[in-house]
Amino acid sequence: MAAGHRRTEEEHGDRETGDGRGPAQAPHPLDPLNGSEIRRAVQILRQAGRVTSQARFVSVSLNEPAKSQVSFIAPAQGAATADRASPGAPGREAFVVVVEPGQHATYEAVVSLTTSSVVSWRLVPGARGPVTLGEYAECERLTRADPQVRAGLERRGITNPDQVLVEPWGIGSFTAGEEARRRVVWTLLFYRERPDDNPYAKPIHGLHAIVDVDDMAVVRVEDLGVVPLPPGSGAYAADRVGPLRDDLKPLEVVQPDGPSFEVRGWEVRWQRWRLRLGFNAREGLVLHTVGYEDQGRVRPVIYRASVAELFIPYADPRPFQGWRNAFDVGEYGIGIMTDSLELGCDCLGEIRYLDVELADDSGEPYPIRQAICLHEEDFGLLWKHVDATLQTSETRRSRRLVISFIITAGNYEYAIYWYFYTDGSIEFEVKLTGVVLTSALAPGETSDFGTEVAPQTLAAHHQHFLSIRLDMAVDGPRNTVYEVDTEAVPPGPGNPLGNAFRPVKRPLRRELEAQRVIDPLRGRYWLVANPDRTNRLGHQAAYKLVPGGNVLAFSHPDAPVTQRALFATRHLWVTPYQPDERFPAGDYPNQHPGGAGLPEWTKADRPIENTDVVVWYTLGSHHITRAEDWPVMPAERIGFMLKPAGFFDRSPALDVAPAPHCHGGT
Ligand SMILES: [Cu+2]
Repeated sequence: MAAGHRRTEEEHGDRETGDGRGPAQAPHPLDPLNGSEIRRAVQILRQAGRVTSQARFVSVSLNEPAKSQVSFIAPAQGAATADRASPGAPGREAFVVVVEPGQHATYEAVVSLTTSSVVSWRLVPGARGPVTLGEYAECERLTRADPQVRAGLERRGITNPDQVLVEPWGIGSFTAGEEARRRVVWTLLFYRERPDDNPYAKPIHGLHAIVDVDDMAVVRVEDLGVVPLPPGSGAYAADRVGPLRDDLKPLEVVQPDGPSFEVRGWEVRWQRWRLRLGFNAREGLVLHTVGYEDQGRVRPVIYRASVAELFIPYADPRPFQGWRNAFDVGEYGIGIMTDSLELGCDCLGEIRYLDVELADDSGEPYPIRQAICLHEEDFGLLWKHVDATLQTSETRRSRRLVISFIITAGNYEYAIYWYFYTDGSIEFEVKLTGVVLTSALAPGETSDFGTEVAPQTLAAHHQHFLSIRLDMAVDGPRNTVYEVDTEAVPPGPGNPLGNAFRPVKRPLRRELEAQRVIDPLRGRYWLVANPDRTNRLGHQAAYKLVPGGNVLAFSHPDAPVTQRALFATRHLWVTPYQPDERFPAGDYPNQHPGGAGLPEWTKADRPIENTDVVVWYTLGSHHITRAEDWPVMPAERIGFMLKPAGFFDRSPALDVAPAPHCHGGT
């Protein structure tokens, strides 16, 4: 099967340059920076004398233009693409985050590529920049080479430190005294007995290094005592797991006429959907200007959508194990963690890939080839009705456009999907897979805070919280968010049989009353409506956010980890759009004690009615680990839907044609 998939990709997979524009073609204002733009931005900063030779570049990404400079009304099918090098087009700017390790300082710069100048340069007071890719690698090398770490490894019978995997983790607010003033990480260690073993099968218990990543020095090493390495190998590769099953017959996805979508540069058109893609080091894939073409005009739905944080708290309270939590967007960057899909067989059928370019520590651009995957999927039944009297049947199949990227965050994979449907719906889904994080148990030791997934191997219970930032623009820039619950009507004169129930809709008028949680037993959903637009029936044009499975954090409200991730204490937040309000746990969560981002901004309790609103949805995956999650976890899925509700006059999916082999009637 694997070989078959690969063949499909080679034959049909046609890689876009990601840049997709000829030399003469100016970029669209929302196109991510390409390699030469990244290089130039860094050059301009260097020439202006702003950075030292030790500077480490955290990110060099597009400084997105003001909304007023972006035309959201994309042209209809066949018309020329707007915004390309038009005279009033905004200049290209780079947003650069730099760590100066010698100064223990983090700087932000805006660099104009149009005028080759530094537009702004500022020290971010108190910020500890995220851990860069180079620092991550250097921290691993340094820890392996440290004499105290080596002595600790030897006490555990490990004499080949090269086969030790070192994972630097954000230390949060678990620092005191002098350490609290430094930019530090702490490490988890794992061991591959054979070079092709799964390292998470042999967690090296109780041995941790605290590393100053500015000075690149091991600050201290803690050894809590030896717990034997668990006996297993955790192998999962095909050549390690014994005979593979051979009873699945080929299932091919064939699209003889190619895909139904079109990719031009970073613009995507599929069915009536029109959108643009972006990408940056911190958030990975970004959707821009998502609109739906309806009777010849493109109606806006979302101005911008991205995963703005990904937070994982763990349940195990033991020393150091209680430190385990991660802010993958803010402490590292999920764009940086994005996999090249060249390595795998992750999508089926007619695939288009987009390459992206990011900056390394020295500011040099490097590509992630095939970082974004676009393909279509048959999605079963869209709608059907049998007229029993006429003995006729009308059936339509559902098709969806899938835009995805996959990150590897140490042990874990997150495959992130945006689905666009032919009935005007949008779905967000994340598939969680990879290897669960482990620690060792002494023989006979048990724990309430995880599941023993292999002998002496504990996979701690944990949660994953994604904050999805949805800068909504339903049928225009000004929207109101309503909470809709369903209530049972008390029996009485208006409800003599007691069967009555009805939706109750109330506007969320200010930020503090818009901090909400799901309530499945009330059928709760949230409507993002344009109060100035109605359909033919008089309904406000709206999209509704329909939660799927969800959960809240179980850490104590006062716990340091909760304080750093207050966004995860609510499922819904609504804020008035502010260009600099981008990240729910603040701009620099690394070593931040908490309170930044959503909890800080919303203290002002700003009005949010009939204004340009940003909806923040917290999506929680609750992971009570299972034996079956080991040694590699079958994907767990979680997500939510955005569905039109009063946006159209009737089902927008009536004109979907029946599948060719499918004859309506009889
Ligand atoms: Cu999990």
